[in-house]
Amino acid sequence: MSIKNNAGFATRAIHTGYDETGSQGALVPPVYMTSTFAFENTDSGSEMFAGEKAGHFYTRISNPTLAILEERIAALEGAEAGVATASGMGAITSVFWTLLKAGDEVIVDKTLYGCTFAFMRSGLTKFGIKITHVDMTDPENVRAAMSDKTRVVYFETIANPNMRMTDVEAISAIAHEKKDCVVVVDNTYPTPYLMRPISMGADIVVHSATKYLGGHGDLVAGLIVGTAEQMLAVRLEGLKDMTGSVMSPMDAMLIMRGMKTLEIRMDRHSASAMEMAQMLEKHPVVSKVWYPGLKSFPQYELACKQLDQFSGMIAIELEGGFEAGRQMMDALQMIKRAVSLGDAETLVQHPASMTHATYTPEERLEYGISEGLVRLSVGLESPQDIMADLMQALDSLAMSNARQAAE
Ligand code: 7XF
Repeated sequence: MSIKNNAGFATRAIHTGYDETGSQGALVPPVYMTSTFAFENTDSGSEMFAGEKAGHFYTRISNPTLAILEERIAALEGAEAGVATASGMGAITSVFWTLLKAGDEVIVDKTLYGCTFAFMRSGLTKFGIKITHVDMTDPENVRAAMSDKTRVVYFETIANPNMRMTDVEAISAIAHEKKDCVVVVDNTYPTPYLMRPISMGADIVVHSATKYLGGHGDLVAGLIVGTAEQMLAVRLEGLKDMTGSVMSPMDAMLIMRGMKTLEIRMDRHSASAMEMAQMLEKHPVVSKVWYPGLKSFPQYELACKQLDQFSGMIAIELEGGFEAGRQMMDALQMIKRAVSLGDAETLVQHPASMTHATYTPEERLEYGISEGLVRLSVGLESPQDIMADLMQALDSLAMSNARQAAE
């Protein structure tokens, strides 16, 4: 039975793209661990290479297991087609190498994940592409930066690490005043369960599937969606010839296993993170909490307009800056000190010295990434245990602050 695009989110996440009748009834799609595919005869192979005949012939171009995942993520994002890649960076670079040529210009938000920033600053600029960073919290800044050479407008739907949000509809409308300008967004933080940027005007969505989509911290992978024409170009140019960033069929199986529970996991991540954010906001040693679900969040109205729930990521600042952050992080007992996010385990990390160490201190200052920021990926453990660990670490910091003040 084919799954309609108006079926519920979880139904699409579980069923889209797979019909077991072609696979001896196997409930779970077979993992086609093969690099190549034998041709029926010579002409058939030549026709496939010429694009005149459909079919898989080499896994760097396509693979039946990856094809199911690609159709599934497209259905979840409301896009025509998808492409699977070996990492989130593989997804981003495959898209950019497809769209850009020397002399083109790219407008990006001020805050980006560290390696995305490094790819732009040290990668693309080497090849004659101009990158302009603007504060996209005001869409008019995008209009002011547009030129007749602007080819891509790029931002993260919730920015890593400081949580800033952007009005996808307003920015897409401005970008599309120029006919060949493509809006590419990274939707890793909310996932399609909580936000669907294509329905708001974006053209291409990229993901680090390493995070919530995989959901279990056991793989590194990426996904891309857009129109069928765009995805064919990304597959045959950026992916096949330029990055070669191909996902393993085994990882595709693990991501599809993870995506079956995406809806219930995101419900839990969001509910627990809301509870933690509210608690953190009340704690005396916490000076700032950035969580889109809090009324104090600077873009709370925009967050409510664009997100169905607020996901599992929180950024905080402590009284005493990073030294206090280090003390708090080291006092945690159950919560793990680790980069990455979206796992079952609650993770804490320090962006300025870890995920965003690719920025110079001056760049962090310029692009709004504070040195004292601590990032929390709220996991799926029992909420009372996450809360208890955070509380004991914050309380011990408060006590040590009080001791120091008394000395
Ligand atoms: O290549 P990856 O699968 O690691 O994905 C890159 C990537 C792309 N977009 C966003 C919004 C991301 O957060 C990431 C990876 N971020 C991890 C983090 O922030 O913890 C990487 C650990 S250094």
